Amino acid sequence: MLKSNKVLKMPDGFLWGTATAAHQVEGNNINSDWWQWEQKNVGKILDVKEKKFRNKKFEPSGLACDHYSRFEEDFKLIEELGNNAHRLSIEWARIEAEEGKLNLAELEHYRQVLESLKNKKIKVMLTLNHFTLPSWLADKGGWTNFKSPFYFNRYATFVAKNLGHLVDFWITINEPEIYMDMSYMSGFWPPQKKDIKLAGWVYFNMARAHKKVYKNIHKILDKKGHKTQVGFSMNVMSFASYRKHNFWELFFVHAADRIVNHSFYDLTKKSHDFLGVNYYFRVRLKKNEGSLIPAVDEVHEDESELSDMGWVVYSHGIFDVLMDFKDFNLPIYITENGIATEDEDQRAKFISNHLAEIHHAIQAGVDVRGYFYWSLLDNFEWDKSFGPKFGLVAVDRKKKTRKPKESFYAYQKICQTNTVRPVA
Ligand code: IFM
Repeated sequence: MLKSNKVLKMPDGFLWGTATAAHQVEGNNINSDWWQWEQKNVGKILDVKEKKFRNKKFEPSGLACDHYSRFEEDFKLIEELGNNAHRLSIEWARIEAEEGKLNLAELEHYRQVLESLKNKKIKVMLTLNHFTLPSWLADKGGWTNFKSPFYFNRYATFVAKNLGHLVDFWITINEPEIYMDMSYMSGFWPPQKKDIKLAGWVYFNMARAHKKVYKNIHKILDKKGHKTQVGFSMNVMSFASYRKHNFWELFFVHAADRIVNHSFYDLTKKSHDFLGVNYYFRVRLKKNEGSLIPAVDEVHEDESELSDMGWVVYSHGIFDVLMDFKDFNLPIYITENGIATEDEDQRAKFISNHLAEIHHAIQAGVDVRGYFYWSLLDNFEWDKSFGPKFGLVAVDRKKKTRKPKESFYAYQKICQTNTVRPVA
């Protein structure tokens, strides 16, 4: 654990950014599976995992942050932050609202979005699939459909051919394991299934889709001499045992690391140019008497620092996962790291201390090349609606006006000076 509070310099050329996802910020994503699901749940009390957001009436995404119309304003904020990169997603349900009909007007919209970033000399990391699907595909079974990699590739090809020159890094799929769990195992997200077999198909098809699109994007863009890099983002957790010397718990930790953090890489070998790491928290596993499946140690506020999501704040965990991924010998980008909190000191401290651990990992030889804070704006957090506040910038729910928070300026100082100072 880092104790010193000396100023740490990040490598020259380090990428500084924030991350967003289309459905969470753009608004009016009416042709997506999420939109359809939300309409059925307006005003209902949903069964959500995170305690603090239970018993709240569900508010649909609606206009979200209206980023679709206000992207210029938001990109000015990014410039003001001193960022040289931005991660965003393109919405499949807009590009292909109807099966097989690729929408030129929406393509033009995204061209303007990406050009705006390029004109500001901001590198673009573009996600092709961030949880949402076009409704027509959801009706065909979504990622459980054996042909889903073909559909995904058709859309990705269209995007790569038309917008590829504006993209520096591609994230094919965001957090496949979280999607599989939330939508097909624990059943919180649409289509709310709890079916291990379907979950397996989803994971398998997503891996097939990634491999196909990885090859295809390179085929399209390498030919044009455009240097591009393709990867995906995993939500990587730092697993620890509840008791340091318990054999079973140590075994579970190893198994969880292999299954949760590594399995998608294993399924997609030789098809990543970099690793996209989303890191949020640590999980401690303990033996569950009478069952082979380990239990997750429930942590309470009085024992450990938690975010509003109930996630354990554990900055050293990012060092652990980075050291774990060092063996891939690939560049690593922290494609998401952030905290849901209404306490600005807590957010600023979270950022500084996670970055200090990233610095520590770089010193230890891990090739980390960039950091994207999740998220630029307070946005639509899926089944928790607008409850959790991950943003550096507050968004007025009615007027959609933006107001940078204190942590915005703390992060700005880090990005502008390329240095970070851990906070005790
Ligand atoms: O908001 C999400 C994002 O869509 C994916 N990664 C985790 C974030 C916080 O829960």
